Amino acid sequence: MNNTLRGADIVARSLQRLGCRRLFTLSGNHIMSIFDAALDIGLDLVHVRHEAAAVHMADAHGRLTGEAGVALVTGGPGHANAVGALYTACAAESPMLLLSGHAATWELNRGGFQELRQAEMAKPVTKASWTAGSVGTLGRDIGKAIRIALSGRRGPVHVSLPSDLLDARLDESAVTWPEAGPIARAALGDADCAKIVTLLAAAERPLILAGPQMSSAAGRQSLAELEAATGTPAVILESPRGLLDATLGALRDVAKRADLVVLLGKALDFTTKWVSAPEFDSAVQVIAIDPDAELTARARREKGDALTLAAVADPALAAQKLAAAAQQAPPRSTTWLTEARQAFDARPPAWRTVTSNTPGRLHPAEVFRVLRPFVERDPDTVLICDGGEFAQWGQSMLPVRRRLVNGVAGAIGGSLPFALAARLTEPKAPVFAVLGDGTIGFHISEFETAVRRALPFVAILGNDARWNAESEIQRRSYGANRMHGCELLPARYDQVVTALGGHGEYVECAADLPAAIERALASGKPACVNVMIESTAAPALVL
Ligand SMILES: Cc1ncc(C[n+]2csc(CCOP(=O)(O)OP(=O)(O)O)c2C)c(N)n1
Ligand SMILES: [Mg+2]
Repeated sequence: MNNTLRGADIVARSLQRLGCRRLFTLSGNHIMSIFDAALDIGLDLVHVRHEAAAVHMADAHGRLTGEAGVALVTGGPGHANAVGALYTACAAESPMLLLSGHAATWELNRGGFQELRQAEMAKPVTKASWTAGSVGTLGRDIGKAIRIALSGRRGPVHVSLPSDLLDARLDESAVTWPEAGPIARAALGDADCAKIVTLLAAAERPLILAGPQMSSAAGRQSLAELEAATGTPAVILESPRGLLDATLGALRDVAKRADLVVLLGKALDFTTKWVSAPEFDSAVQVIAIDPDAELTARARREKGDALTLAAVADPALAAQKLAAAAQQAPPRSTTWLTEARQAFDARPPAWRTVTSNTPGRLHPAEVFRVLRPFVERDPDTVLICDGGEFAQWGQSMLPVRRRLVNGVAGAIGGSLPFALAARLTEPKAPVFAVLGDGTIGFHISEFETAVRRALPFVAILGNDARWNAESEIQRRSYGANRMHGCELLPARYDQVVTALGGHGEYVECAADLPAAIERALASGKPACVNVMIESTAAPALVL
C-alpha cells in the first residue's frame, strides 16, 4: 500500500501544489479523510463555527490576496449552509473554491446519508459547479476549479467530493497532478485602446465606473493612475446603493452630467441604473470593457447604438494600458475632474459637529469622527464594512484604502469572518470591522474562532437595538406608525465576546469612545466595542 494515495490525499496535495496553504473549514463525516490528509502535508485548517463563515473567509482571502481562497465543508446540511454565502462571493467576483463532501456514489438515489443534489444547488451562485466523477481525476478537478475561479470575470467555483472517491486508493504513478501556471488574461487591443483614449479626450464630461476587480489595493492604485492620466473621474461601484453609494458622496449629480461612461469590468446592472435616463443624460454614450463576452453582449442589447465600443479585456490590464497611452496624449483640462472629485468628497459640514439627541446614545457621525484617526494611523489598516444603516455611515466617513465591503450582493453578516481572514492574510495590519447589532448575530460565534486562533481585530458595533435599515424602509413606505417586526434588545454583545475569551467594551457617551478603542487595540485580543447609538437613516448625499 506504500505507493498508493487516497483520493483525500490527492485533493490535499493538489491544493498544496497550487499554492494553497490554508483551508477554511467545518468538520463533518464526509470530509474527515481530507482533515487526515491535511495533517501529513501541514495544510492549516482554520475551523469555524458555521459553514457560511468558512465561505466568507475564503471570499475575503480571495479578494485580499488575488489567489483563490478555499472553503471545505461536509455534505448535505454543511453544503446547504455554505451555499448562501457564495451569493456574496459571486457578486463580488471573488476567486474562491468551495469543496463539499458528498454522499458516496454507491448511495446515490437510494436515500444515502445526507444525500443532496449539491452541484445543482450551488450552480446559480458559482461560475461552475460539478461533482467529481473518479479518484483518478480529482487532481484535475481541483486544478480546473481554481483556474476557472481565477480566469476572466473571477468568482466562486464549487466541486462536490463523494466520500467513496476520497477513501479510494490509487497508485501514485497513476495520479494526474494539476499544473500551477499563469492565468491568461485578455489584453485590450491596440486599436481599441487608441480609440478609447481618443473618445475620452473628445468627451466633455467622461466618467469611469469600475467593477469589483478594481477594489483591491492594487486595483485602486491603478484606477487612480488612470484617472490622473486621462483626467477622467474614476470610481468603483461596489454598493447595492449604486449611484447613492455612501462612499461616493454626490456621485449621482456627476453621473447625471456625464456625456461618456466607461464601464471598466463593471456589469451594466441595477447599480448603474443601466446608464439610462433619468439618472443619466439620454444622449450619454457608453464604452464597455469586460473580461466576459456575455456582459459586453448584454451591454450591446441594453444600449444599442449608444454603446460606442465594446471590448473583451481584463479590466486591470486595460486600466494600465489606457493610462500609459493617455500619458502620451496632450493633457486635458482638469476642470471636470476637479468638479467631480469635489462632489465625491463632499460631506455636509454638519457631520463635523452633529451629536445625538438621546442621552446614553451616540449619533453614528460621532462614532466615525472618533474612529477615523485610528483607521488612518497605519496605512496598512484593513477596514471592513458590513451593510445596514450604521455601516453606511462608516462607509461614508472613513478613508478608503484597503477596504472590504459586502458588495453589490447587499448581504449582511460577512464582516466578522472577513475580519478573521484579513487578520490571517495580514498578520501585522490593524483590522477594523464596522457592523450593526442585527448583523453581529449572524456570526458572533466566530469570536471564539478568533480567540482560539489568536486573531486580534476590533469590531465597532453600532447598537441601536433594531434592524434599522428595514425600519427605515417601513417609515418611508408605510409611515412612522407602521414600523414593527424590526426591534431588537439593546443586548450586551460586548459581554458575549468577553465570555468567548475576547475583549469587550461598552460605550454610551462619545467622550468614552477613544479610550475604549485604545483599550480594545491594546488588549491584543479579538475585541468588540459595543457603542449604543441613535437609530439614524443611512446618509444620502445629493448636492
Ligand atoms: C442576508 C441578508 N438578510 C437580510 C437583509 C436585509 N437587511 C439589510 S440591512 C438590515 C438591517 C441590519 O441591521 P443592523 O445590523 O442592526 O444595522 P442597522 O441598519 O440597524 O444600522 C437587514 C435586515 C440583507 N441585506 N441580507
Ligand atoms: Mg441596528
